[in-house]
Amino acid sequence: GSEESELYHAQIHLYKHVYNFVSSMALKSAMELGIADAIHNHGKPMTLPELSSSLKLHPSKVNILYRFLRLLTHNGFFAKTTVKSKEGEEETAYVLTPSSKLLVSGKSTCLSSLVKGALHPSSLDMWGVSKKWFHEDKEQTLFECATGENYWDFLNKDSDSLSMFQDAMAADSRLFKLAIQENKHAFEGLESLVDVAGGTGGVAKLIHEAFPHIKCTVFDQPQVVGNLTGNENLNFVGGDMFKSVPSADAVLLKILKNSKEAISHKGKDGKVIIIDISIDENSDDRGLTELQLEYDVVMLTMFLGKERTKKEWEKLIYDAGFSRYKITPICGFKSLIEVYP
Ligand code: 2HI
Repeated sequence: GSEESELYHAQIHLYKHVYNFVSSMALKSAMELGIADAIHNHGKPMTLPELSSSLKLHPSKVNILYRFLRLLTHNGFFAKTTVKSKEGEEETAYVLTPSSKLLVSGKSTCLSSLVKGALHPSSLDMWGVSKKWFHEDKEQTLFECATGENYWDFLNKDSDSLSMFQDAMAADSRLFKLAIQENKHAFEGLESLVDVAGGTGGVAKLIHEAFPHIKCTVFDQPQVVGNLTGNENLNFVGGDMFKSVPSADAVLLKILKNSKEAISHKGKDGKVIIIDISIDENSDDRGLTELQLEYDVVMLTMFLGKERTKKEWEKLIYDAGFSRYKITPICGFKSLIEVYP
Protein backbone atom coordinates (compact mmCIF):
# COMPACT_ATOMS: atom_id res chain seq x y z
CA GLY A 1 0.00 0.00 0.00
CA SER A 2 0.98 3.64 -0.34
CA GLU A 3 1.55 4.04 3.41
CA GLU A 4 4.30 1.40 3.36
CA SER A 5 5.79 2.86 0.23
CA GLU A 6 5.87 6.27 1.91
CA LEU A 7 7.59 4.71 4.93
CA TYR A 8 10.22 3.00 2.77
CA HIS A 9 10.87 6.15 0.79
CA ALA A 10 11.24 8.04 4.04
CA GLN A 11 13.70 5.45 5.33
CA ILE A 12 15.76 5.63 2.14
CA HIS A 13 15.71 9.42 2.27
CA LEU A 14 16.85 9.43 5.90
CA TYR A 15 19.58 6.81 5.38
CA LYS A 16 20.78 8.63 2.28
CA HIS A 17 21.44 11.71 4.40
CA VAL A 18 22.95 9.67 7.23
CA TYR A 19 25.45 7.91 4.96
CA ASN A 20 26.22 10.90 2.75
CA PHE A 21 29.48 11.29 4.66
CA VAL A 22 30.74 8.00 3.17
CA SER A 23 30.64 9.54 -0.30
CA SER A 24 32.49 12.61 0.98
CA MET A 25 35.13 10.48 2.67
CA ALA A 26 35.56 8.11 -0.29
CA LEU A 27 36.19 11.21 -2.42
CA LYS A 28 38.78 12.34 0.10
CA SER A 29 40.45 8.90 -0.03
CA ALA A 30 40.53 9.07 -3.83
CA MET A 31 42.18 12.49 -3.59
CA GLU A 32 44.75 11.30 -1.03
CA LEU A 33 45.58 8.16 -3.03
CA GLY A 34 46.00 10.21 -6.19
CA ILE A 35 43.63 8.08 -8.28
CA ALA A 36 42.84 10.91 -10.71
CA ASP A 37 46.56 11.62 -11.23
CA ALA A 38 47.25 7.94 -11.89
CA ILE A 39 44.52 7.67 -14.54
CA HIS A 40 45.52 11.01 -16.03
CA ASN A 41 49.22 10.05 -16.24
CA HIS A 42 48.33 6.67 -17.71
CA GLY A 43 46.99 8.54 -20.73
CA LYS A 44 44.36 5.93 -21.60
CA PRO A 45 41.63 3.97 -19.79
CA MET A 46 43.13 2.18 -16.80
CA THR A 47 42.21 -1.30 -15.55
CA LEU A 48 41.89 -2.09 -11.86
CA PRO A 49 45.19 -4.06 -11.64
CA GLU A 50 47.01 -1.26 -13.49
CA LEU A 51 45.56 1.34 -11.18
CA SER A 52 46.31 -0.67 -8.07
CA SER A 53 49.95 -1.23 -9.01
CA SER A 54 50.43 2.38 -10.10
CA LEU A 55 49.13 3.49 -6.68
CA LYS A 56 51.50 0.95 -5.07
CA LEU A 57 48.66 -0.55 -3.05
CA HIS A 58 49.17 -3.75 -1.14
CA PRO A 59 47.93 -6.60 -3.41
CA SER A 60 45.40 -7.60 -0.78
CA LYS A 61 43.69 -4.21 -1.24
CA VAL A 62 42.76 -4.52 -4.94
CA ASN A 63 39.20 -5.53 -4.17
CA ILE A 64 38.84 -2.71 -1.68
CA LEU A 65 39.95 -0.27 -4.36
CA TYR A 66 37.35 -1.84 -6.65
CA ARG A 67 34.59 -1.19 -4.11
CA PHE A 68 35.64 2.42 -3.56
CA LEU A 69 35.77 2.94 -7.33
CA ARG A 70 32.32 1.40 -7.70
CA LEU A 71 30.86 4.00 -5.33
CA LEU A 72 32.86 6.86 -6.83
CA THR A 73 31.87 5.80 -10.36
CA HIS A 74 28.23 5.71 -9.35
CA ASN A 75 28.70 9.21 -7.93
CA GLY A 76 30.06 10.52 -11.23
CA PHE A 77 33.75 10.75 -10.40
CA PHE A 78 34.91 8.00 -12.74
CA ALA A 79 33.42 6.28 -15.76
CA LYS A 80 33.86 2.75 -17.03
CA THR A 81 34.80 1.64 -20.50
CA THR A 82 36.17 -1.58 -21.97
CA VAL A 83 39.63 -2.24 -23.37
CA LYS A 84 41.10 -5.35 -25.03
CA SER A 85 43.76 -7.15 -22.99
CA LYS A 86 46.91 -8.61 -24.58
CA GLU A 87 45.10 -11.94 -24.66
CA GLY A 88 42.28 -10.32 -26.61
CA GLU A 89 39.80 -10.37 -23.74
CA GLU A 90 37.47 -7.50 -22.92
CA GLU A 91 38.43 -5.78 -19.66
CA THR A 92 36.82 -3.00 -17.69
CA ALA A 93 38.89 0.18 -17.47
CA TYR A 94 38.33 3.49 -15.73
CA VAL A 95 38.47 6.99 -17.19
CA LEU A 96 38.17 10.44 -15.63
CA THR A 97 34.98 12.50 -15.70
CA PRO A 98 34.81 16.32 -15.66
CA SER A 99 34.49 16.15 -11.85
CA SER A 100 37.59 13.99 -11.29
CA LYS A 101 39.58 16.12 -13.75
CA LEU A 102 39.31 18.74 -10.98
CA LEU A 103 41.51 16.42 -8.85
CA VAL A 104 44.38 16.25 -11.35
CA SER A 105 47.33 17.99 -9.71
CA GLY A 106 49.37 20.67 -11.42
CA LYS A 107 46.40 21.95 -13.44
CA SER A 108 45.07 25.46 -12.86
CA THR A 109 41.67 23.87 -12.15
CA CYS A 110 42.91 21.48 -9.44
CA LEU A 111 40.64 21.49 -6.38
CA SER A 112 42.39 18.76 -4.36
CA SER A 113 43.49 21.22 -1.71
CA LEU A 114 39.88 22.29 -1.22
CA VAL A 115 38.82 18.65 -0.72
CA LYS A 116 41.70 18.18 1.71
CA GLY A 117 40.93 21.26 3.80
CA ALA A 118 37.14 21.05 3.79
CA LEU A 119 37.22 17.38 4.88
CA HIS A 120 40.14 17.72 7.28
CA PRO A 121 39.45 16.80 10.93
CA SER A 122 40.03 20.46 11.85
CA SER A 123 36.94 21.35 9.76
CA LEU A 124 34.84 18.43 11.01
CA ASP A 125 35.63 17.82 14.68
CA MET A 126 33.64 20.83 15.86
CA TRP A 127 30.38 19.07 14.94
CA GLY A 128 30.73 16.99 18.10
CA VAL A 129 29.63 19.94 20.25
CA SER A 130 26.73 21.26 18.17
CA LYS A 131 24.13 20.52 20.85
CA LYS A 132 26.16 22.37 23.49
CA TRP A 133 26.57 25.28 21.03
CA PHE A 134 22.80 25.60 20.57
CA HIS A 135 22.20 25.82 24.29
CA GLU A 136 24.86 28.41 25.04
CA ASP A 137 24.12 32.08 25.17
CA LYS A 138 27.61 33.13 23.94
CA GLU A 139 27.91 34.58 20.46
CA GLN A 140 30.64 32.35 19.12
CA THR A 141 31.21 30.00 16.23
CA LEU A 142 30.77 26.25 16.52
CA PHE A 143 34.52 26.05 15.90
CA GLU A 144 35.20 28.30 18.87
CA CYS A 145 32.74 26.40 21.06
CA ALA A 146 34.64 23.20 20.26
CA THR A 147 38.21 24.46 20.41
CA GLY A 148 38.14 27.57 22.61
CA GLU A 149 39.61 29.79 19.89
CA ASN A 150 38.36 31.28 16.66
CA TYR A 151 39.36 29.84 13.32
CA TRP A 152 41.72 32.72 12.42
CA ASP A 153 43.64 32.39 15.70
CA PHE A 154 43.85 28.65 15.12
CA LEU A 155 45.27 29.21 11.61
CA ASN A 156 47.70 31.86 12.76
CA LYS A 157 49.32 29.60 15.31
CA ASP A 158 49.48 26.50 13.12
CA SER A 159 51.36 27.13 9.89
CA ASP A 160 50.42 23.79 8.28
CA SER A 161 46.74 24.53 8.74
CA LEU A 162 47.25 28.08 7.50
CA SER A 163 48.87 26.88 4.28
CA MET A 164 46.20 24.20 3.87
CA PHE A 165 43.54 26.90 4.13
CA GLN A 166 45.37 29.34 1.84
CA ASP A 167 45.95 26.61 -0.76
CA ALA A 168 42.25 25.72 -0.67
CA MET A 169 41.16 29.33 -1.07
CA ALA A 170 43.71 29.91 -3.84
CA ALA A 171 42.47 26.82 -5.71
CA ASP A 172 38.87 27.96 -5.34
CA SER A 173 39.85 31.41 -6.66
CA ARG A 174 41.70 30.08 -9.70
CA LEU A 175 38.44 28.82 -11.17
CA PHE A 176 37.46 32.46 -11.01
CA LYS A 177 39.81 33.17 -13.95
CA LEU A 178 37.25 31.81 -16.38
CA ALA A 179 34.60 33.96 -14.75
CA ILE A 180 36.68 37.12 -15.23
CA GLN A 181 37.18 36.29 -18.88
CA GLU A 182 33.46 35.86 -19.33
CA ASN A 183 32.57 38.99 -17.36
CA LYS A 184 35.15 41.54 -18.52
CA HIS A 185 32.45 44.25 -18.55
CA ALA A 186 32.42 44.27 -14.72
CA PHE A 187 36.01 45.54 -14.61
CA GLU A 188 36.00 47.89 -17.58
CA GLY A 189 36.60 51.58 -16.87
CA LEU A 190 38.15 50.98 -13.44
CA GLU A 191 41.50 52.54 -12.57
CA SER A 192 41.91 50.97 -9.15
CA LEU A 193 40.53 48.06 -7.20
CA VAL A 194 41.05 46.71 -3.70
CA ASP A 195 40.51 43.03 -3.00
CA VAL A 196 39.35 42.87 0.61
CA ALA A 197 40.46 39.66 2.35
CA GLY A 198 42.41 38.96 -0.82
CA GLY A 199 44.65 36.38 0.85
CA THR A 200 47.85 35.71 -1.04
CA GLY A 201 46.60 37.65 -4.06
CA GLY A 202 45.40 34.87 -6.35
CA VAL A 203 42.31 36.71 -7.56
CA ALA A 204 44.08 40.09 -7.74
CA LYS A 205 46.75 38.51 -9.95
CA LEU A 206 44.07 37.15 -12.28
CA ILE A 207 42.48 40.60 -12.50
CA HIS A 208 45.91 42.16 -12.97
CA GLU A 209 46.64 39.75 -15.84
CA ALA A 210 43.34 40.47 -17.55
CA PHE A 211 43.47 44.24 -16.91
CA PRO A 212 47.13 45.29 -16.43
CA HIS A 213 46.24 49.01 -16.17
CA ILE A 214 44.05 48.57 -13.05
CA LYS A 215 45.96 49.37 -9.86
CA CYS A 216 45.17 46.37 -7.65
CA THR A 217 45.58 46.31 -3.89
CA VAL A 218 45.35 43.07 -1.93
CA PHE A 219 44.14 43.85 1.55
CA ASP A 220 44.31 41.22 4.28
CA GLN A 221 45.62 40.57 7.78
CA PRO A 222 49.26 41.70 8.24
CA GLN A 223 50.36 38.13 8.96
CA VAL A 224 48.93 37.03 5.60
CA VAL A 225 50.32 39.76 3.33
CA GLY A 226 53.37 40.78 5.38
CA ASN A 227 55.97 38.90 3.36
CA LEU A 228 54.39 39.30 -0.07
CA THR A 229 55.73 41.60 -2.75
CA GLY A 230 53.83 42.79 -5.78
CA ASN A 231 54.78 45.15 -8.57
CA GLU A 232 53.89 48.61 -9.86
CA ASN A 233 50.21 47.82 -10.31
CA LEU A 234 49.78 45.08 -7.70
CA ASN A 235 50.50 45.82 -4.08
CA PHE A 236 49.81 44.20 -0.73
CA VAL A 237 48.49 46.10 2.28
CA GLY A 238 48.04 44.64 5.75
CA GLY A 239 45.32 45.82 8.10
CA ASP A 240 42.02 45.15 9.79
CA MET A 241 39.14 45.13 7.32
CA PHE A 242 36.67 45.79 10.12
CA LYS A 243 38.37 49.12 10.90
CA SER A 244 38.97 50.52 7.41
CA VAL A 245 39.58 49.48 3.85
CA PRO A 246 42.01 51.25 1.43
CA SER A 247 40.03 53.40 -0.99
CA ALA A 248 39.73 52.56 -4.68
CA ASP A 249 37.32 52.81 -7.62
CA ALA A 250 36.07 49.34 -6.79
CA VAL A 251 36.05 47.07 -3.78
CA LEU A 252 36.10 43.35 -4.41
CA LEU A 253 34.67 41.17 -1.67
CA LYS A 254 34.51 37.40 -1.75
CA ILE A 255 33.06 36.90 1.68
CA LEU A 256 30.94 39.84 2.66
CA LYS A 257 31.28 40.48 6.36
CA ASN A 258 30.47 43.74 8.13
CA SER A 259 29.19 44.69 4.74
CA LYS A 260 27.66 48.05 5.59
CA GLU A 261 30.90 49.44 6.97
CA ALA A 262 32.86 48.10 4.03
CA ILE A 263 30.43 49.61 1.56
CA SER A 264 30.31 52.97 3.34
CA HIS A 265 34.00 53.50 2.57
CA LYS A 266 33.22 53.94 -1.11
CA GLY A 267 33.11 57.27 -2.87
CA LYS A 268 30.29 58.26 -5.20
CA ASP A 269 32.03 57.10 -8.39
CA GLY A 270 32.94 53.70 -7.12
CA LYS A 271 31.34 50.35 -7.33
CA VAL A 272 31.41 47.26 -5.20
CA ILE A 273 32.03 43.93 -6.87
CA ILE A 274 30.99 40.97 -4.78
CA ILE A 275 31.69 37.34 -5.53
CA ASP A 276 29.35 35.37 -3.35
CA ILE A 277 26.43 33.05 -3.28
CA SER A 278 22.94 34.26 -4.03
CA ILE A 279 20.66 31.56 -2.71
CA ASP A 280 17.63 30.73 -4.80
CA GLU A 281 15.44 28.47 -2.69
CA ASN A 282 12.98 28.03 -5.55
CA SER A 283 15.56 27.01 -8.13
CA ASP A 284 14.73 24.01 -10.28
CA ASP A 285 18.22 22.77 -9.49
CA ARG A 286 17.66 21.33 -6.02
CA GLY A 287 21.22 20.02 -5.83
CA LEU A 288 22.63 23.49 -6.41
CA THR A 289 20.37 25.00 -3.77
CA GLU A 290 21.40 22.23 -1.34
CA LEU A 291 25.06 23.09 -1.93
CA GLN A 292 24.38 26.79 -1.35
CA LEU A 293 22.54 26.05 1.88
CA GLU A 294 25.33 23.71 3.02
CA TYR A 295 27.89 26.41 2.28
CA ASP A 296 25.81 28.83 4.34
CA VAL A 297 26.01 26.46 7.32
CA VAL A 298 29.80 26.04 6.83
CA MET A 299 30.16 29.84 6.94
CA LEU A 300 27.88 29.97 10.00
CA THR A 301 29.70 27.28 11.97
CA MET A 302 33.21 28.47 11.15
CA PHE A 303 32.83 32.27 10.98
CA LEU A 304 29.26 33.21 12.01
CA GLY A 305 29.07 34.26 8.37
CA LYS A 306 26.10 33.78 6.11
CA GLU A 307 24.98 33.43 2.54
CA ARG A 308 22.11 35.57 1.32
CA THR A 309 19.12 35.12 -0.92
CA LYS A 310 18.58 37.55 -3.79
CA LYS A 311 15.99 39.33 -1.65
CA GLU A 312 18.48 39.70 1.25
CA TRP A 313 21.15 41.05 -1.11
CA GLU A 314 18.66 43.57 -2.41
CA LYS A 315 17.72 44.73 1.08
CA LEU A 316 21.36 44.94 2.17
CA ILE A 317 22.32 46.89 -0.94
CA TYR A 318 19.42 49.37 -0.73
CA ASP A 319 19.77 49.78 3.06
CA ALA A 320 23.40 50.74 2.51
CA GLY A 321 22.27 53.59 0.27
CA PHE A 322 23.13 52.08 -3.08
CA SER A 323 20.70 52.56 -5.91
CA ARG A 324 21.32 49.78 -8.36
CA TYR A 325 22.71 46.25 -8.56
CA LYS A 326 23.12 43.41 -10.99
CA ILE A 327 23.51 39.70 -10.15
CA THR A 328 25.15 37.39 -12.72
CA PRO A 329 25.64 33.68 -11.89
CA ILE A 330 29.30 32.67 -12.42
CA CYS A 331 31.74 29.98 -11.27
CA GLY A 332 29.09 27.31 -10.80
CA PHE A 333 27.39 28.11 -7.54
CA LYS A 334 28.53 31.68 -6.92
CA SER A 335 27.38 34.96 -8.41
CA LEU A 336 29.01 38.20 -9.49
CA ILE A 337 27.13 41.00 -7.78
CA GLU A 338 27.81 44.50 -9.07
CA VAL A 339 26.63 47.32 -6.81
CA TYR A 340 26.44 50.96 -7.92
CA PRO A 341 25.97 54.14 -5.88
C1 2HI B 1 40.17 24.43 3.53
C2 2HI B 1 38.93 24.52 2.92
C3 2HI B 1 37.81 24.80 3.68
C4 2HI B 1 37.93 24.99 5.05
C5 2HI B 1 39.18 24.90 5.65
C6 2HI B 1 40.28 24.63 4.89
O1 2HI B 1 36.86 25.29 5.82
C7 2HI B 1 36.51 24.94 3.04
O2 2HI B 1 36.33 24.64 1.86
C8 2HI B 1 35.45 25.56 3.85
C9 2HI B 1 35.55 25.07 5.27
O3 2HI B 1 35.20 23.74 5.33
C10 2HI B 1 35.57 27.02 3.64
C11 2HI B 1 35.18 27.55 2.42
C12 2HI B 1 35.27 28.92 2.18
C13 2HI B 1 35.80 29.75 3.15
C14 2HI B 1 36.19 29.23 4.35
C15 2HI B 1 36.10 27.88 4.60
O4 2HI B 1 35.91 31.06 2.92
O5 2HI B 1 41.52 24.58 5.46
